[in-house]
Amino acid sequence: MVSDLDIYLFDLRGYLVLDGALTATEVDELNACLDDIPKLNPGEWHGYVAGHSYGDVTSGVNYQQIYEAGEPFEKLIDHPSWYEKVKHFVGGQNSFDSHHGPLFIDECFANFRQPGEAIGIHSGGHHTVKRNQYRVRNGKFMCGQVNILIALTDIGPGDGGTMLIPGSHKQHFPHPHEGDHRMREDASVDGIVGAVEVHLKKGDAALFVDTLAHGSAKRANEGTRRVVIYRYGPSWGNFRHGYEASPELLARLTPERRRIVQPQRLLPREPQVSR
Ligand SMILES: O=C(O)CCC(=O)C(=O)O
Repeated sequence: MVSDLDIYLFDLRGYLVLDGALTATEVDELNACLDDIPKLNPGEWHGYVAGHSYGDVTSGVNYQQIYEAGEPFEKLIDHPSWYEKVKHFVGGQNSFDSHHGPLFIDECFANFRQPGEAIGIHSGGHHTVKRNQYRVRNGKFMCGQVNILIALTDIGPGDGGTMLIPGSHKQHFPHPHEGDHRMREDASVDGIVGAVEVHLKKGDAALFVDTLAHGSAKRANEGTRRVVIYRYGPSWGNFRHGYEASPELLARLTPERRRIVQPQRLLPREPQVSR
């Protein structure tokens, strides 16, 4: 459920941290599914899971359409630890009727980040990207995109933690050092005055509006940081990268989950004849 404090902090800072969003068993099951996938490079596929990177490999490899990777990932679609909060902030309860589901996931992936990899700070309230707008009208949230980022490994100092600039979803000017962040050898919060690095235990999650200026510190430690990100928006959205849900996934999902993965079945499904 959404508390008054959730609403206050989300509006003030643009994010919430959900401690213990997943149990240790849920984390183990998700990690086991990932371990079962042979290593994918960008452009390679395993079933309906696609290897991908955001244009370069410095931010790590993504396994896109990760809700195809097994039941543990299907459970994340409407997980009770965040589902009602996300719906509230997207305003999905208002679009829910017999034709449309309450939300749509336009991208879901696991990200593997190795030593030396980071993602530069991007987004922020000064951008005019419709898809990720932060909006509240008459006490109702209407955010274009709300992300849930779940840690599958502990993320502490040196592990390449997510960096957020609290309140930047309402900023009118870019952070003056945002552009330097990607170029810096250490790429840390140091020098990005106002940014915080979010440290998470595995199973914790960060929920943030995509308008928030965000990125990650460079991973300095050995080993791999594993996170899963599901991006939720209104039910009339579309897939960010052109992937679509497989018929097998749609057939096995619960009706509630199917409505989020495919909010509307398009008509006609076959040629029609009307008198
Ligand atoms: O990888 C991270 O920690 C940040 C994720 C991010 O930049 C994004 O969701 O766009």
